[in-house]
Amino acid sequence: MSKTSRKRVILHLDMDAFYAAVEVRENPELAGKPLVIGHRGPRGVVSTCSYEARRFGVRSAMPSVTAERLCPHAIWMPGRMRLYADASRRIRKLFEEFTPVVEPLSIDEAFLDLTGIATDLEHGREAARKLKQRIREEERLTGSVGVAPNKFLAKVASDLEKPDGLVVLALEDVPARLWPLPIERLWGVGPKTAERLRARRVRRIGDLLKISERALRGIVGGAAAEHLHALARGEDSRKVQPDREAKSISEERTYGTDLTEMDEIDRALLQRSEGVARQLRRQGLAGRTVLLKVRSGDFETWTRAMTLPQPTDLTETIVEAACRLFRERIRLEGKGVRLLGVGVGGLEPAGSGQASLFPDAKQERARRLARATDAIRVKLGSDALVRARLLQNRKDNDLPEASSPPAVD
Ligand code: TTP
Ligand code: MG
Repeated sequence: MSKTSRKRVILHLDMDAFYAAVEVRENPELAGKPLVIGHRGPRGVVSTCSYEARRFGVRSAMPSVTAERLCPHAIWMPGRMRLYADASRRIRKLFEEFTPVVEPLSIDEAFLDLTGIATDLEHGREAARKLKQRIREEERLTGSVGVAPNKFLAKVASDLEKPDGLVVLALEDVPARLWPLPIERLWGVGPKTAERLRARRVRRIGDLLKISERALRGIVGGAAAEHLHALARGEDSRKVQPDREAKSISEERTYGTDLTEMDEIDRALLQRSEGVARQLRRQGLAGRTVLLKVRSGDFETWTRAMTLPQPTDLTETIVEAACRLFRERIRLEGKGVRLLGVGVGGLEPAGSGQASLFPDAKQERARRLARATDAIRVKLGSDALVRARLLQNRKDNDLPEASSPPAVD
């Protein structure tokens, strides 16, 4: 580990039970009670819940019917995005008092790089204490903070003593505090990889270091093995990226065989739009610019953009714009499509724009359906629920990861 990386001071903040905590702030009678944010009923999903409800097993992304069974006496509220987005924006403003190098990750989460501002981790702890205090005073909310020499450890640390936690995780603490954690806590280990690792008796992060990188390569592949070993040692050199928010979220794919039929192209646009919309929702973002990238079989490339009247995180809206851009602004002149990309730019926290206050019932229904399908994917894996149109066409023409990944992790 180099000298410079040892000296970095990175802070990760994640607000506690964010939507629920904002509701409690607005109505103190809710304090200390099990509160669930989400829509009740067979198609509803839990957005989040108070820690009192978590004691009964209620969790984010859980079907509402399950939550109702686990905690029948909970109070339910549908959620008020604008309120949460406003709180989020004001909290981000507070970050400026600490450092200009801020990378927002979602509506309630951000990395702050205090390198050069805090001289060491203990100094970082002081800054974290002040930040928590400012948030408590200004917003009457609590957040949990991790302070560490890199992003990975800071994120792990913020989660260790939730709610209202403050944990400093130095490299020396890695054996005691990182190694006992389950391997799913490593970035890049999803349920499938975790299953494969567990089959080899790798259950905790520390177990990863007991097998050689070569053996690990056999389980997860070359690049991933190196990456996971480094994380398990507590090493992560990724920078805090302050301009990330300004970027777009996009997804593109190169096809093994050029696409020539319009319905094939439409389905591909739907798949890419779906991927982008899911990423937006996962990060609590919405955007008003839809971007389309097309490359023909002979490598001519077009990029086209269109501005929507209001920010969106819905597949239907994104795909509609992408299809329109394709039909109206691309002239293929008989050539096939080698690459298709869809992106959304002009990002902001979802619900912060005037129009995002669910202006009509149709959009609200689409939004609820999108959340429900997101939740089912979280529960059963991403292939469990595929829209009927996608299902029709699950042919393996896609080359996996052949093009650049989206602008975010
Ligand atoms: P999280 O930070 O994941 O959850 P949280 O802040 O409610 O609770 P914790 O104390 O564990 O951090 O997400 C932030 C907000 O994003 C959350 O308050 C509601 C929203 N959200 C959803 O709407 N759906 C989801 O599936 C998740 C995970 C979050
Ligand atoms: Mg949170």
